[in-house]
Amino acid sequence: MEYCPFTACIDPEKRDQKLKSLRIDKQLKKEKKLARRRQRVLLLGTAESGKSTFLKQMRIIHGEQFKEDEMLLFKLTIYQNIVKGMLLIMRQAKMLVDNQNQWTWEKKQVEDFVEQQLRSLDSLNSKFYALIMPLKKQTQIESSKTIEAQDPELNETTVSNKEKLFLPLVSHFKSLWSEKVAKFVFRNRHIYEIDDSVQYYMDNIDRIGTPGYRPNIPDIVHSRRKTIGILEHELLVSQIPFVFIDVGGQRTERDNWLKCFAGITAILFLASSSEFDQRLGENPKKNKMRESLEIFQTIVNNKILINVAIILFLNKEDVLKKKVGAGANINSEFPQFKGDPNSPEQVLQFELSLFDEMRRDRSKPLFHHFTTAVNTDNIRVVFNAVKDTILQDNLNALMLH
Ligand SMILES: Nc1nc2c(ncn2[C@@H]2O[C@H](COP(=O)(O)OP(=O)(O)OP(=O)(O)O)[C@@H](O)[C@H]2O)c(=O)[nH]1
Ligand SMILES: [Mg+2]
Repeated sequence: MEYCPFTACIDPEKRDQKLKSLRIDKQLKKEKKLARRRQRVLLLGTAESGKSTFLKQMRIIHGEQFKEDEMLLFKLTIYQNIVKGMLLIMRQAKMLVDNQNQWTWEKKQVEDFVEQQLRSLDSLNSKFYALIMPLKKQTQIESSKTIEAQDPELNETTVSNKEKLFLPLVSHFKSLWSEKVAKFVFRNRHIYEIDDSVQYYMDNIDRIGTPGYRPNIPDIVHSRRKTIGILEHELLVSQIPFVFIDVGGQRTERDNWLKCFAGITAILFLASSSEFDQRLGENPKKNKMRESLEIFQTIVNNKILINVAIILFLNKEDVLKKKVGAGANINSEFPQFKGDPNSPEQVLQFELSLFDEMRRDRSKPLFHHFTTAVNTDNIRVVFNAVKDTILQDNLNALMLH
C-alpha cells in the first residue's frame, strides 16, 4: 500500500511508523557519514614490539574504562607473567649453580625452594597460561571484533583461587630475586627470553602480592599476553571514529595481516629498538631486529599499500637506554654501525637509517617516532602528532563528507 502523508497525520499508528522510519533514515545517514569518516589504523610489527600495549594506551588516553572481566584477565596475566619470569630465572640460575663453581645459592631456603618447586611452578605456569589465552582461535578471526576474556572459566572465583596459589609464592620469589645469580640471569635476559616487565613486577611485588590486589594502569600496560587472531577496537578521537586493528606478530599469526589491508587508512609499524641483540622465539638463529627490518621491507614496498600512510614507531626507547647504559653493544650484531655504542641517541638514529634503507621509494621522508609504549604521557604526545599526519593525509575525504 502506498504511503499517504495526510493519512499518516490522522492515523496515529501510521504516524508512529513514519516517525520511526524517519528516525532510522536519520540514523543510517549518520552512520554512513561516520563510516566515511572512519579511520582504520592497522598495528603491525613482530611479536612483543608493543602493538597491544599501544592499543591499551589508546583506550586509556581516550577515556575508556576496562571492563570487569578484562580486569580479571589482567590480574591473572600479571600472575602468569611473574610465575613465568621467575620460573625461567630459576631454571637458568639452577643450571649455572649446578654447572659452575663460580655460582652458589646465597640462601639455603632459596636452594630448597628451587629443588622442590621447579616442576610444580612449570605446571602452575601452564595452568595460568591456559586460562589467559583464548580458546577458539578460529572464532576470533571470523568475528573480527574486540574479543577479550573469552574463557568462561575466567570469573571471580577462578581468579580468587589462583590468587590463593600465587600469594604463598611471593616471599620465595622475593628471596630468589635478591640472589646474585638470579640478577646475573636477568641481566642476560636477551639470551633466555625473559620479559623486561619482570623487573617492573618485582619492583612492585609487595603491592601485587597483597590479597585482593587490583591492577593499576601501569601494571596493565606492562602485562604481556600475546595476540592471537585479529582484534578491532573503535574509539572516538576528536569526534572522528578511529578503528585500531591489532594482530599477532608471531610468524604463525602473520597470514592474518593480509586480511586486514582492505580499507586501511594508516599503518603504525612497531619495532622494538632494544631488540638488536635478541633472537627470535620462533627461530633462535634469527636476529629479532633483522626479522623486523625484513617485514617492514615487505610492508613499506607493497603496491597494495601505496596510498596508506605508514608510520614507524621505534618503540621501547626506555629499555634501549637502560640496555645501552649497561654496556650492550649494537656492533656485536650490526658491525656497520660506526657511531658511539654508548649513545642511545646514535643507536636510535642508526636503527632508523636501517628501516629507512628498506624503502624503495625514498622521495618522501619516513614518518617515524621514538616511543615508550608503557608510558601513557609519551604515547599521548606521539598520538597527537600521528593523528594529525593521518588526518592530513585523509583531509580531502573528510572535507567531502
Ligand atoms: N619497558 C617497555 N616495555 C614495553 C614497551 N612496549 C611494550 N612493552 C612490553 O612488551 C611486552 C610485549 O608487548 P605487547 O604489546 O604485548 O606486544 P605485541 O606487539 O602486541 O606482541 P604480539 O601480540 O605477540 O604480536 C609487554 O609486556 C609490554 O608491557 C615499552 O616501550 N617499554
Ligand atoms: Mg599483541
